[in-house]
Amino acid sequence: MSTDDQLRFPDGFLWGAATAAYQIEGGADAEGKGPSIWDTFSHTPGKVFHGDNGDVACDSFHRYGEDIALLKRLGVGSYRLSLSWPRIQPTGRGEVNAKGLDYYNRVIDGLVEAGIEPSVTLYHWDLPQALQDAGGWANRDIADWFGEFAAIAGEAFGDRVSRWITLNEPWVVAHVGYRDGRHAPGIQDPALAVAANHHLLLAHGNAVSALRASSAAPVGITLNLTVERPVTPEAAAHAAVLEARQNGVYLDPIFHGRYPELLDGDASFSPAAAGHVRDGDFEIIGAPLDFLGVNFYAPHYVGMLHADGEPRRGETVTGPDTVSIQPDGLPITAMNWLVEPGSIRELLTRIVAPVTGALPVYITENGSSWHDYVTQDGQVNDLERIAYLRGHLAAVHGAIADGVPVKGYFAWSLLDNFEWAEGYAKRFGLVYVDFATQERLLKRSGEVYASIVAANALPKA
Ligand code: PNW
Repeated sequence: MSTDDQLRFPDGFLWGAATAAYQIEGGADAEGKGPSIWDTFSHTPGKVFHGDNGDVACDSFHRYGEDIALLKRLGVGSYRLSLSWPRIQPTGRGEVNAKGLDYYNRVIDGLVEAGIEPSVTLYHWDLPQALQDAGGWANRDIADWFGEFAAIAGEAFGDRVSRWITLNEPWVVAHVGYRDGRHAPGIQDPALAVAANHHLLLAHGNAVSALRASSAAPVGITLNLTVERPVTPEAAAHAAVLEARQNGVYLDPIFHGRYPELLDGDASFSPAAAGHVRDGDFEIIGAPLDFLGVNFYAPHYVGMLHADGEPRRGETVTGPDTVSIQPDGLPITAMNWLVEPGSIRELLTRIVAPVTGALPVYITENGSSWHDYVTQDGQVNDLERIAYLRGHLAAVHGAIADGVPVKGYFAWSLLDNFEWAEGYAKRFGLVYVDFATQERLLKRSGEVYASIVAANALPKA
């Protein structure tokens, strides 16, 4: 697979770039779209940095043609985009907005015409506000509502979509949306978070069945899995609990038909302990998949609080006797996330492969945010992003060499975009967006990615 001067990826390895509807589309109330929880949340003072919102974002609702041209410039084989549920069903139930379907038909047809496979996520966080008003993911009925939406999407686009992803990062939906409240709907209630965890999985299972009925395309789910590295032997048990709370509560039900034993009795983290599991649920949740999507950005280091109760430099207290740690010497992105490429290989070999076995795995997001700027001669020389990209691709290559069936890699993101609670302050794109003019400019990392894609290989130097 390798020659001396480059790391070659397997033939047919799928290269892609990813975005999400609310982060790029704008057109917040265009052509019959209903409001989503992110419209509500971003317009609530104090929720998003700088008071930013996704009303216009990258204006991809109008400029999707430019986005497709950029994808062609990158030479990618696939584009991962998401559907705005309230653009298609303004109140989340019943009535379908034909103009919303038209928009995605234009995008999907444009991609197919350009020879780029559409990889479509059904849900990337922009829940119809009307469904939130009915309890959102904390209401078990949402499993049926989501199944209905999946059926509509499958009927409408199933002939041209190359792969389906039911949910993006259900952990973030439940934990960040309902437990710590930093994301829409901004709720802080562990009981609702643990309910959301279970209902997200039921909704996923219903969506798998609905998509199977209308589309031959492969179906998977995208999880953001965590790598928790204990810095002392005493911290190992704590790291295992953290991994169970984020990874196990999704991987175990989907692939093993149960919630993690490690969380038995913990009603604030285990949906089983909280009494949400009914007969037949695990049959729905465990519907066979064609692949697992994995999003990964950074590992976490965990340790025990010193006996004096005082956090040391780089330590943040996370519990009565635990800390999270930013080790000295590792680079840190604009998001304050660590850069440690070996962690994605550890994730794939230690956490993913033992659960998924021969099932294909796609990295559906990986990337980094930096303080990009345009130079006087009109370039973005984002050397840190290039180093991050190269390091992580080399580590993914290593995981493939270890035998993990990684079939593709989607860079997050095609474009600088609305970075949720961080607004437009955090840029993840391979393409720089001037939000005042909507001008798009390929960064140096975009040029590097294009050459990696063209070679299906990573030059070593
Ligand atoms: C993922 N956290 O988000 C999402 O799938 C993308 O939409 C997002 O732009 C990207 O990663 C970069 O952030 C996350 O707070 C956002 O733990 C926040 C968290 C995790 C993932």
